Amino acid sequence: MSQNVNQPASKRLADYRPPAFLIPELSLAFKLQPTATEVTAISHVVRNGDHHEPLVLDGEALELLSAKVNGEAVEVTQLPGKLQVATALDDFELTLVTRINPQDNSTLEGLYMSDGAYCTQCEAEGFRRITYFLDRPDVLAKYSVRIEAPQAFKYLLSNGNNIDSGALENGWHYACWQDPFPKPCYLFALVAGDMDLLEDSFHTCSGRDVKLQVFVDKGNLHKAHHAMASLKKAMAWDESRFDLEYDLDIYMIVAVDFFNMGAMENKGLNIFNTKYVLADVESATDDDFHGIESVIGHEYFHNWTGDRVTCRDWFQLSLKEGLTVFRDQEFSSDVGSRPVNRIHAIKVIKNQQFAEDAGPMSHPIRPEEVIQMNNFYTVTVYNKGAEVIRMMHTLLGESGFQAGMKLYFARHDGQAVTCDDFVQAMQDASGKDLTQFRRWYAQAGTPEVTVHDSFDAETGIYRLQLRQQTAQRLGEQSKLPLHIPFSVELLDPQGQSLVNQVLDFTQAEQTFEFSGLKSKVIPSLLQDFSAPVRLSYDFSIEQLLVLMAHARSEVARWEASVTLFSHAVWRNVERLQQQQSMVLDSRVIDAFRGVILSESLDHALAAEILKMPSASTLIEQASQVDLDKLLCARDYVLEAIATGCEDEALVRYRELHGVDNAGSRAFANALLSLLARGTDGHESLLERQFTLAANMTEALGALSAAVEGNADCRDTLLATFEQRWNQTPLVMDKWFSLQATINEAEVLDRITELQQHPAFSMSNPNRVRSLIGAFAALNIAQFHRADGAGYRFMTDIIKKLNSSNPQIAARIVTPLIQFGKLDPVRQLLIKQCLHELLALPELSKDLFEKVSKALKD
Ligand code: B3K
Ligand code: ZN
Repeated sequence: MSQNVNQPASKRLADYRPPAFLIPELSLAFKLQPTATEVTAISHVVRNGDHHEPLVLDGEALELLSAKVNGEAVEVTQLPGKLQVATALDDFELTLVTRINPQDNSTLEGLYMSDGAYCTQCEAEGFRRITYFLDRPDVLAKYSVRIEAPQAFKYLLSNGNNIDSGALENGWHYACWQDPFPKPCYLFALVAGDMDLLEDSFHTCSGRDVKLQVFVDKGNLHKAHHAMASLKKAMAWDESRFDLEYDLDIYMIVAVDFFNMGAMENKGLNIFNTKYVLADVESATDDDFHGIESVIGHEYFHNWTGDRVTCRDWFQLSLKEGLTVFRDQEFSSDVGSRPVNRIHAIKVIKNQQFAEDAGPMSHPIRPEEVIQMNNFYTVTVYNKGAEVIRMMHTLLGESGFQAGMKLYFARHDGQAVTCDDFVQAMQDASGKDLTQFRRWYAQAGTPEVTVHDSFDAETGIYRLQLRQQTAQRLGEQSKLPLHIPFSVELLDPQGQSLVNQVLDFTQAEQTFEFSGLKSKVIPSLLQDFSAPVRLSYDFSIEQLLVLMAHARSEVARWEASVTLFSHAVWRNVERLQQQQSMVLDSRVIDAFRGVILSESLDHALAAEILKMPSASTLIEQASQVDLDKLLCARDYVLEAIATGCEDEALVRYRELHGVDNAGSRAFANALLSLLARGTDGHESLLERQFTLAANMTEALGALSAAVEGNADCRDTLLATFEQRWNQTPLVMDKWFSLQATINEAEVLDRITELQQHPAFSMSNPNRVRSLIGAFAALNIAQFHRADGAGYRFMTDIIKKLNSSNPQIAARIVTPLIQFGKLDPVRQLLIKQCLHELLALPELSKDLFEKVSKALKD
């Protein structure tokens, strides 16, 4: 596709230049009115370096009312998305008055309204929708903010400390805030509204008391306690594990229902999606509680890794996101189950990140070219980014890594820096050469590690031959070998552990020898997923059974179960292709029966094993898939296991049901899902758990099992659930999602009908994600219907969202652009839809970037 003048332009990392001007101070004044908010911005502008370039500011959807330099009107030129200020001065005060319309701002970027309250979202480039500014992360200013609004908006909040507030005429009031820490404009925040407030305090390690405030929609105070407890846990953990103390006297969290993503780490004033704040046992599942703790932690940890040290440019996003995801994963692992948290992280990489790598949006954790930055808040930048940090942690050890962190803050506190600066600090503090390791930042794609092994009985030497290769996509440079920490355990045939080691795998091909062995060993490879690579080794069933029962690492036991299940599925896909009937080795059923009956296995881990690999996990294991046969084989294997273990599952379920801890609940729910797929269907068990549920985990467990197993009671249970919860939006999201995953041809009619439900709204991202997003991402069978109806359905929705909320449109288009593994007929059907999208008259740059890349593939 040739570059057309109307096509949005891309930015390149290689073109980075320091800003032509700096703005060390900014004072903002807001007069809040729904459709006509007036913003006065007074910037202290300083020319950066010896040049005569004009000052060019970013701005979008703004109405300029006046512009002055040092109090005198100044000539300005408005260009698309820019404002040029004609002044030759080197150091001056620029005063701009603009008018904005928060009420009609459906993009949920900049200043907008959520359920009658004002709130902001500025990352990545939303501040330019508030005033004209140098909207880039390497321009750091000290902010003072004055907010004026009618008194009905009881709380007027911004970053830093509240230095003044009071009444005004005509029933208005004001509040003034000052943030002592210089920050990029993406961390600016403002909230104005009447909410309920939960207050507490935290005593820091140096003896300061920090005021903690959680603001929620009226009537929800009782659902804010877990968020508050999580915040205090996170603050204490960052002190003990990273020696990092909070730096302001107040920390505020505001929960809003209209939010494009999970939460935002604005300095001292985090804004959260209600999904990651509100919870009580009646309305939230154990997973929701866990999610809240992790996201509250994540945003809190950004205070140091993101706010105190920020990114020089947006290509460096993983500097703060990869590192902060690593930190939140460590937090969850230290305060909860390390293996279960690791399994969750591995699933994100294998199901979603590998898919991204294999699709048209494949990019390195430090992208080199971007059209719409919002498109790069990806599983690659975040989750693969966290894996890259984790590998450094593995290579340096905890003490070397912490020494690196100390040096990073000593060098860069208060600065906007690069990923290279981070790695350099790690290298300098530990003395470990990370030159080759840096390639992880620049190379896209999933490395494939192929393993062959041999045992020489005469010498007692076992050899592991490793080969690594990363596929080169169209237009990419050839890929160089990466520095891979490859963790290995060797077990004897009885399951005794003989060797445990992390290999430094740095060459394209490398052989490692282990001597002094008596017989051929069983290798547990890439333990705990020590690197984000795809592993290829021809495991036998016998080996997998030993690993499942004896591998030292619990994660490795789970991995062995995934491989065992996957092998069974792929074997049957082959049999279907050869028109043979499907079969299942009884040892596979025995292995899962062993998990069900095990008295020693942690319940949460047993639940993870019994969840069995999803269709997405399986798709990511192959380069091409025959989807119909794959789904058919997966169903067969699942049902064969469910039927083969039915008696044991029933006994175990009865023992566990009602036991009051999250691990046992997860185990019981996994058993119930299995039972719902068995010969009997166990309708009465489903109904009983649903009706007598003591909490949302049990209620939803029963409902999900009924949906997955297509139980007769499904629709009755769904109707009862709706009656009980139709006034609670976050619970209705669960109801929408479950229905979107029903594997029936009528599901599209159902979803269409549900869009008319009073609890649904196309303008609320949570609702869109739960109904529409869940369909495309989770209902593999119906989304990929052979007649293309699933694709057309999504295309029509995306067309609508393109103009109202392009960010969400571009999020939910993801399953539509990852078509490379599908058969030619489906690919063609998808491409027709993508062509329709590309032809939209007002196509957003968000969608343009993804759709045009997909069509080039
Ligand atoms: N930094 C924000 C994400 C902003 C996304 C902008 N499209 C939340 C987080 O990662 O903590
Ligand atoms: Zn983050």
